Formats: sequence, C-alpha cells, structure tokens
Amino acid sequence: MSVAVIGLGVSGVAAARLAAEKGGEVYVSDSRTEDAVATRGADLGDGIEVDLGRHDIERMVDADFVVASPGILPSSPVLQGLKRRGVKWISEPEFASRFLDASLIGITGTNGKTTTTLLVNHLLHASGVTSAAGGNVGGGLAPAASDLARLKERPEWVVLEMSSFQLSGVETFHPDIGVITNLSADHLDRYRSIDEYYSDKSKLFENATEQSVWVFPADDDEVRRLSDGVPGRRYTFGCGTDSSAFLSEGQLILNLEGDIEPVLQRDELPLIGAHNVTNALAAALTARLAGAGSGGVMAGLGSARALPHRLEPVADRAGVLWINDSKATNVAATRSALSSLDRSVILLLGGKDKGEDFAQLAEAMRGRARIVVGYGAAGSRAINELSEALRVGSNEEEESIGGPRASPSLRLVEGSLEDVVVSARNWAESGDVVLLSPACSSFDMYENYEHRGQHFTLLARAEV
Ligand code: UMA
Repeated sequence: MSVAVIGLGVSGVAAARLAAEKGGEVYVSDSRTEDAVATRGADLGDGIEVDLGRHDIERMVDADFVVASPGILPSSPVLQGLKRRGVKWISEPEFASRFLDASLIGITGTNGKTTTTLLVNHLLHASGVTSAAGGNVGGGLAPAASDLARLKERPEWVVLEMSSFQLSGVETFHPDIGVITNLSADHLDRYRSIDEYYSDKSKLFENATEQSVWVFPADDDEVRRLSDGVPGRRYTFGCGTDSSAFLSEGQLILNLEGDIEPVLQRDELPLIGAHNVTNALAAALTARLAGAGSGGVMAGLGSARALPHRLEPVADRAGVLWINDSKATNVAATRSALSSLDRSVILLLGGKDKGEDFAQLAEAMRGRARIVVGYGAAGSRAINELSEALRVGSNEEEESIGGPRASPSLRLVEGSLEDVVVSARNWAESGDVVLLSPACSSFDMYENYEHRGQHFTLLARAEV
C-alpha cells in the first residue's frame, strides 16, 4: 500500500503512523518548514518520507490513498492540483475507519459535538462497556481517529467526533450509530454557502443501510430535511415526550421502545446550561443504544465534568463568576451560552471575523447581558451590527434599565485580551458573570481557541 499524506499536523502525523504500521510506503508533505513542523517530521522516524515546504503532486498521483488533513482548503493549490490530475483524496478518519476493528459511533453537528462525544464515551465506561473516543475533538482531550486504529487493546466501540471538513472526504465511512447534535451556520469563511456546509455534514449518511441507527434532535428542521429518506432506525432527543430522550418536570427521561426510564434530575447534572441538558440527553440515548446499562448512564451523567473552554467556570471572585467559553467560535454557540445563564452577564465578544451576522445575538442579549464588550478584529463590526439590531424594534418601557428586555450597554475595547479583561473587571459588579464567549475564531490574536481560553483563564485568576 502506498499512502500520501498532506499536512503534518495532528491528523497527518496520526495517518502517517497508522499507514507505516500497516506496512505502507508513506510520503508526507507539509507546505511549511518551521521548526515545529520539522520536529514532527523527524519524530516520525525512518521509513516515512517527509517533504517540507512543498507538496509534490507527482509523488501523489500513483498512491493507493491520498489522505488530506481537514484544515487544507479544497481551493488550496495542492488539492486543486490533484483535482486537475483526476486524483481523489480522502479524509484522515475515512482512512482510519478502514482499519478500525470496532463498532463505530460517528457524531457531528454544529455545536456540542465534542461534549457529546466525550460524554458518550464516559457513559459507556461507566457502564463497563469498553470504548475509546477521538476524531475532531482536539485540544489534547482525545486522539485522532488514526491513533484509535492503532490501539493495542481493541475496544467494543469507537466514538468519533466528525467535523464537516472530515466528512467531506468520506467514501466508505459508515457509523453503526450516527448522531447529529444540531445544525446552524458555521465556517462561512470556508464554505461559499450554508448549503455547501450542510452538504458536507450530510455525508454522515453517505453509506447508510437499513441496519444504521440514527440519533437526531427532535426539533431541528435542517436535520430533518437532510436526513429525509435516509435508511435506518431513528431515535430523537429533545423537546416533547414523543422523543426517545427528553426533559420533563425537571427530569431527564429515556423512552426506549415504550420503557420509560427516569435518568437524572436536571439539577443533578454537573454541567451548566440548557444546551448541556440537550447534549446529555443525546449522549444518554446514544450510550443506551450502544449497550450501556441504565445504572451506568445515571452514574456517568452524575459524574460528568465541564470540558475546558466550554462554559467552564474558571474563577469566582468578589461575587463575580468568570466563565471561559472560548470554544464558542460561532454565533449559535454564543447565543446558547447566553441563554443558559440566569445571572447578569458581561459578554466578551470578538476575534477573527468569520462573516456571521452578530445581529442574531440581539434577542438573546436583552434582559441578560448588562454589558457587551467588542474586541479584536471583528469587535467594531459586532458592536455596530448589535447597536443597529437593538435599536430596531426597541420599546422604551420594556427596555428601561433592568427591565425584562433591557438592552446591554455596548462598548468597544481596543487592544489585547488583557485590556479587555481589565475593563471587564472594572465594570463588573457582584452577581455578574464575565463570559468569554466570542462567537469568532481566535486566529486574529491566538494560535487557536484553546490558547485564547488558557490566556483568559490566567487573566481571570490573576491577583490584582
Ligand atoms: N498545511 C499544508 N498545506 C496547506 C495547508 C496546511 O501542508 O495547503 C499544513 C499546515 O502547515 C499544518 C497542517 O497542514 O502543519 C495542519 O493541518 P490541519 O489544519 O488539518 O490541522 P490538524 O493539526 O491536522 O488538526 C485537525 C483538525 N483541525 C482542523 O480541522 C482545522 C483538528 O480539529 C482535529 O482535532 C485534528 O485534525 C484531529 O482530528 C480542530 C478544529 O478546530 C480542533 N476543528 C474545527 C472545529 O472543531 O470547528 C473543524
């Protein structure tokens, strides 16, 4: 087997190691030559050919597999060059899935997919079912799909988080259980339209059969539209007692083929926010369908912990709670963070502009956000759009200060995140939450959202 791997990040390294372990002849290339990339290349060891600073398309055209890292744009010269030569490439989890000797749960969606993936894994473990989670997860929380294909001890289940970028390169990938958490706009800096993004997401169904099991949100029109006609058994979670997993009178409940199973009181779930109740319902349902016992699911939900950078409480000082939600890199995630808090909020919003419409946050802000701080490259556009959206449809009486639909005070802070945190600290009053939920990616100031979240956590905890 000859394998060409494009990109030497987490995916590329994992795919190259798997290919080499399977006896493949491996060629890995990366357009960069920086020390960090060179070190990763050197660490691959002998037997893997590493090419830095270029992609040699001639070296790829005859490969049995060309594996492209998910961050490489379809419009990039290397993928365009391959396309011109009629060479197909696959994604790294697609490559891995050919060597995964376990039942497979594939989880995608716009928001909540990492939490749901890791929670399903946790619930399976709590039930004594062997499993391993990975895929898009990132942040050092779980390995790439190809690393799971190299595990010495084969688990019963592999739980894979799949991004749209990874799904775009599937061919034979077919999860035994496929989960979509929800769908809304995202990655509009990469896709030309929302439909193009949804079209990649729908590749989760590419190889569906009558034996496939699907776990979908009950109230998501896009998921319903995309999954229309897809073969397999469907289960839903969310609103209404018609679902297989739902919230009723403060209790999370499963209804598996007519067996009503109370799982946990909502206030016993140690995760903040309504969206995490939904994630927990999806995870509990998925785990039960994969063979987890009800006792294990109950115990597992009770011992779940917030993941770093996802509505993670990081400091509580002078009555002010600081929450790191740096993973909220789109408007929908920030809206869901806002709606899940019942204290007055100072929202820190901004970062690299992904082209989404910030006006969509206006309604969720009314009566909840006391101050909105715009910062970074997208800060001033965010403040301008919100100012316009909050002015339109305003009602003076309802919106008097502290009223149920009161508008936030909009402020722009130029400078670093440290400047933003200093301002927020000065403005915060006891009872407030200072929420970093930026609705933007971090690349204007940071390497990634983890780096941004770590810096925020340090600043929030700093002695002043
Ligand atoms: N590169 C080239 N040629 C190019 C462009 C890039 O060689 O034309 C090289 C870069 O120099 C770099 C490498 O490709 O060395 C980076 O590849 P990558 O961007 O695909 O990143 P990986 O490190 O392989 O991480 C990827 C996912 N990243 C992206 O999708 C952007 C990680 O998801 C994932 O955890 C990892 O694979 C393992 O599956 C991160 C992410 O942000 C967490 N995902 C997005 C999200 O969740 O919103 C989709």
